[in-house]
Amino acid sequence: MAAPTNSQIAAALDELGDLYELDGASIHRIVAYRNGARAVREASVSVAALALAGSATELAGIGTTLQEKIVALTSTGTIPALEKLRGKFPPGLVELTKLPGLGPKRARRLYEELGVDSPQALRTAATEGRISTLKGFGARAERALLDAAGAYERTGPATRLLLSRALAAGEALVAAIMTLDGCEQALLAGSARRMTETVKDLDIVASAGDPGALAAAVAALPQVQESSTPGTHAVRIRTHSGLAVDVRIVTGDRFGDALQHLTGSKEHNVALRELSVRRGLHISEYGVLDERSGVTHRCASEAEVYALLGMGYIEPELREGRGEVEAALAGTLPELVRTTDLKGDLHCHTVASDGTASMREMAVAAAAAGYEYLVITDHSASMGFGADVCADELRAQIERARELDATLDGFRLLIGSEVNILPDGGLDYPDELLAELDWVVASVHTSFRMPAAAMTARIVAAIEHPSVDCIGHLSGRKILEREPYDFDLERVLEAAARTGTMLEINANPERRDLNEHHARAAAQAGIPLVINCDAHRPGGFEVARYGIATARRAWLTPAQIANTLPWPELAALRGRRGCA
Ligand code: DGT
Ligand code: CA
Ligand code: CA
Ligand code: ZN
Repeated sequence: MAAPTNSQIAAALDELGDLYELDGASIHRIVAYRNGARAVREASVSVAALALAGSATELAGIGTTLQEKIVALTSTGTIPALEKLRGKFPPGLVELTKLPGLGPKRARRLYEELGVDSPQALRTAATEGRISTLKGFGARAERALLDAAGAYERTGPATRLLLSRALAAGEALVAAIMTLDGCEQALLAGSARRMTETVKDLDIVASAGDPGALAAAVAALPQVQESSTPGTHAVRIRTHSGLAVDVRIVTGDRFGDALQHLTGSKEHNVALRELSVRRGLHISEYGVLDERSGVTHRCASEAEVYALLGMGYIEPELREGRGEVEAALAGTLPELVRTTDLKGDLHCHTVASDGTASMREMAVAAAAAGYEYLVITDHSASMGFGADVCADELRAQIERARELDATLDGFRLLIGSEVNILPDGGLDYPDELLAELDWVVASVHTSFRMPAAAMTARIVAAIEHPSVDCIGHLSGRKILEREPYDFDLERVLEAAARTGTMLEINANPERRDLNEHHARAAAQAGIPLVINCDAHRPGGFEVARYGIATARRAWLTPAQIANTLPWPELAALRGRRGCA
């Protein structure tokens, strides 16, 4: 049996947390499972393998109990406690706990006192007026639950949205709010500001002299399909695109407090709060209260909030409770890489494979995006995808690229390939041809379902090939769509570090691969990373911001990203030159 992936283990631990909560277990136990799930999801090595070796307990958040459960899942495919709890409750009850307004305690009462065991049953009971007969529920709660159950049946469980989809709508909405009468400033907050891979909803913070009036104006925007009754400081809206948006509006003197709080993350805010308590300060969305003097300091900017707590400004992408508060206090936060630091892109496609434009059009677009160089890397031939580049075509493409480059003033067009890594670890072109290229990205595009050991050997073989400069989208995942394939990250990093092979952060917002955890581990191993757009059309260079976001969330500096260098310096870093 294949070992469970980290995300499968994390899902099982999360489900255990949910079921224990429904079962009325102690909060410590519930939190332990949730923290464990998070630690597993973020681990950069196979937690199943660690657990089998008895060393998963070295991960913060995994104790011996959780390790035993992971071993059971790995060796038998399931966890006895999970099976037992699943048998104890109807499956619809877990769904019920996820409805807004219904935690596990209240869901369980509905089940025990009214036999309500699913969102459908809840809707029936609410329509018949049975919910309001329960102590502590009332007519208002019944109406809200009726709406929530209806929404659940229409759109399914609360789903997360890819950041790029949410940002497109969110940035337009912020711009629209900025044009409203009385609006002084408006910014995205929450996970979108931290540039997480997916978001549950959007959060916007605005300031105005009369917040209530601005809330009413926001609710009346043409983008808004439905909204809560605007309050004096907030309104929750749903856009026509189906996006839920929390809009908070404060007076300008408190903008920094509100923005800091609503940017989160929750974990970051908890870390800040713990630190402030030790200093006799209480931080909340309303300001920083000095417990001794009883004075609440209001902050117009976030920088003031952090300064009051004795530290420098922390970039939103770092605010995840991963040691950034301690680093800010010690003054050791990294100087994060920016989009404008990128000098070139090393992975793109033209009509020769699955792109839409010519080499010249892609070069012009890259120059317009601010790059100094671009490597054309069309797909290699082997797998019968259709319009890919056979060896003779690649030879002709090399000639054409050289001619084209000579005509481009102040821009360097280079020629390479995105070569398939075949299941046996071989590459798609003869070695002499690969050696002629300026740059070779090697990627896995087929046979994803190999056992981890074979997949690891396959990737390591490509890394060890003297002409391979970089591995493309290492894990193969598609966010919200396809799990990464199974492989041993540690062995891959070891091989890359040993051979000087670079690893790509593919900036496509559906990929973001390396993910932020793997990117951080790779950089710590001393491996140069590159951020590539993998553009398939001239507009494709717009996604650089997502690769940069992943790099920033991985704490990376420009010095750790090789394509912040001019081409000649990057060329000198290529591993095969060192090996030759
Ligand atoms: P999301 O929406 O799941 O993608 O992630 P966020 O981080 O946007 O979460 P959201 O929308 O629930 O809340 C926005 C921010 O509000 C969050 O990042 C921090 C703050 N916040 C929300 N709930 C809590 C809480 O219970 N405690 C603390 N300290 N902060 C919270
Ligand atoms: Ca949010
Ligand atoms: Ca929210
Ligand atoms: Zn590609």
